[in-house]
Amino acid sequence: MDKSWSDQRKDADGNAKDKQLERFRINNDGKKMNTNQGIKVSNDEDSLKAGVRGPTIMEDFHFREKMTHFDHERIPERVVHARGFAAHGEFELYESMKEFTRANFLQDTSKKTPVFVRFSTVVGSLGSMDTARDVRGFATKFYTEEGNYDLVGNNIPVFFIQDAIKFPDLIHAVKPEPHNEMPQAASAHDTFWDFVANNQEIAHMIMWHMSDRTIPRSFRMMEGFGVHTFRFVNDKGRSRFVKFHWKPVLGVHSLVWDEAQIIGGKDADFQRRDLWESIEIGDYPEYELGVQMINKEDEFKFDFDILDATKLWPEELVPVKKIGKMTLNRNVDNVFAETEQVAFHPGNVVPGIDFTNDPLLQGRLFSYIDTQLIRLGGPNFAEIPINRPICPIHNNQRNGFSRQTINLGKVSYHKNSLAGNTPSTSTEKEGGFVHYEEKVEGRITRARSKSFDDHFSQARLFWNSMSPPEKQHIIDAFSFEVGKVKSKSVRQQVVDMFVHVDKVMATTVAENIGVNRPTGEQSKVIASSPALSQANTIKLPQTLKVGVLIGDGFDANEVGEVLKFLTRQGVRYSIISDKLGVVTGSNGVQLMASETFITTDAVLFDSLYVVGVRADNQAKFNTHIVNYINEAYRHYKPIGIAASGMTFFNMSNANVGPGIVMATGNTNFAKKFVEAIAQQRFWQRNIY
Ligand code: HDE
Repeated sequence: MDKSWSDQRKDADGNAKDKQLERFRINNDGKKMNTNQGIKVSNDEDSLKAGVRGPTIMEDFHFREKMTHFDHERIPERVVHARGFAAHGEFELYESMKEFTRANFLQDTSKKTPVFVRFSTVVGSLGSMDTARDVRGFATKFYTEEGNYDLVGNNIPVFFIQDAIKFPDLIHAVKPEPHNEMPQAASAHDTFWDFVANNQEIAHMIMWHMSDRTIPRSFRMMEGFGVHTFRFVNDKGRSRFVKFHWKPVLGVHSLVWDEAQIIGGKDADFQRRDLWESIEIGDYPEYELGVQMINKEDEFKFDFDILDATKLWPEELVPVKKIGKMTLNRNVDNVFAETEQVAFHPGNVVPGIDFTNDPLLQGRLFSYIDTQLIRLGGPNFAEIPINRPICPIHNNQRNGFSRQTINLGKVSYHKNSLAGNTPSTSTEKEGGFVHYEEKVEGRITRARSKSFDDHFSQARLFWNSMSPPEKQHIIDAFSFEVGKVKSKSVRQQVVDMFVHVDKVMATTVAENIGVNRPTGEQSKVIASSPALSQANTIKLPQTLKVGVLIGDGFDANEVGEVLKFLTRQGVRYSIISDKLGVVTGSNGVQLMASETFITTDAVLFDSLYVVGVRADNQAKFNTHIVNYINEAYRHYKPIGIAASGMTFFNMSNANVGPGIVMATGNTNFAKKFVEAIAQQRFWQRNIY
């Protein structure tokens, strides 16, 4: 492979954004070193000195430049969503949305729109663990021919607060406490739960926050939501309210909390690694874009206010129409240049997509640009390659820190005659953005609409929609999180609040966290929304990861057949043994161990295939395998057991039952094993 990385990229038939980025890629392979001023460097290891043991000399321009640049390499991390990981991809439309919106990228099914997606946790710092219990950001930048459209969403369809003015309070409460900067990337502490109990609009979101949604198995297996109510406007000026959804093709799946915490130590990069590796091997993550639409005339037909971001529109009431698919098919070249410097903004819309009076959305429209100004060092951040639109940019904006373009001519004002009044504005027909002419009326007031007052009905709807294991996880999560709160008064306030969602839930939590049983009444809502439960999600074996626990002397026929079948079904596996390298089976067949029992762990796999057999230190080998089985078993994972694996299974705490698939006497073993893998978890197991 003689071609440089950059040359290979040039050959790739990149989309419009990729071609644009190519102009900025620099490849150092095989090149001579220069200073930033272009001077060739003769020595990069010794600073310039007066005598080999003498003082360093000020005139060493190479040292000064290298050190100064290093000293300034950091930029402020995002105030929220600091830790993230991103990828490039494309969006394709299933059917024209012309009837509903004039957005150009939603008209033509033959058009592919380049996208860049950044996933994130909210609370933790840049270096925190990926598997913290937290909301995940799901921000998508569509590089459309009409300019950038950003759908800056989360993996949960509702939000903590109703009005943007409370956002700094929410974030101050959930971030590490200011006096001792603890805990990192966690909401399980006093100030957060004090905020919860004293800001009851948060109730619905907390139910989601305590559910399995905040410990996703993978960025590839979570939904995305625009959260706010936006507006579609068609070419006749007709408007509809719209909510956006991303639906992962692989379904919505989660980790187990105990497992998530262990993964945090074993592999803090678990979710970014999962995304990166999946894209590298061609398991491209896919998400369908769905829209829920409500006609303008129906704005007040619901028993919740559609402008309230703590409410969802139940899919059973307002169906989700799937309108296209996004595929993430290219990893970034450079995390700082792309993932760190990308600047999303919910205010980046294209003609045909517009805002509503949701007071949370309105506040966001201010915050994002404001934060980019400090984070990216001034007003020219839209010129950073990852942020550049793919359409031409002409306006009278000039100057500012690190301006890249050289704007020609002396005219930088509108209107003018010296440049023929250009750049000129566009009419709506020519694609000019004309804000939707919503009629507004009212007195200036600092108040909240009464229609935003019901905080518990949808919280209860969510609870009613959960399967029994999901309900148990919510109770466990409350017991963990609020159990970490030192203030007994806050613990009491929390159960007194959540009794309005469910009495049994709040009472069980109260007992677990040492406070009085709550006495309030639970919400009367009896409805449920099956779409909210992960029990009803898509279950596929594709891309799930199996750890094959194996030593010398394995049965090559049996194991070979199973591994081939796994591959055919799109299941990924790693060979794990007591040492790296060759593992030899019957007939001299060899497998290559890419991991050892100590370089990886059962928590890093969706399933285990226990083959076992021989090793130099048999006792140690046996203990490792038994530990792996015990761990996977108590995390409810499927385990496949080869004939030779029975010895290890018998030494473990695992019992015969759901999700334990044995090869002995089972002619359909591989098929049954793959079916079990697709299920991911067997909650029926009684592990305590
Ligand atoms: Fe954000 N949010 N947010 N947020 N948000 C930021 O912008 C803010 C909200 C979301 O990967 C910041 O560039 C306010 C809802 C994502 O780069 C900041 C309010 C939703 C990301 C900011 C909200 C989000 C951010 C920090 C309440 C889901 C990461 C750095 C009114 C619909 C984007 C930055 C990325 C980032 C403000 C609420 C999603 C400070 C004031 C609701 C995915 O501007």
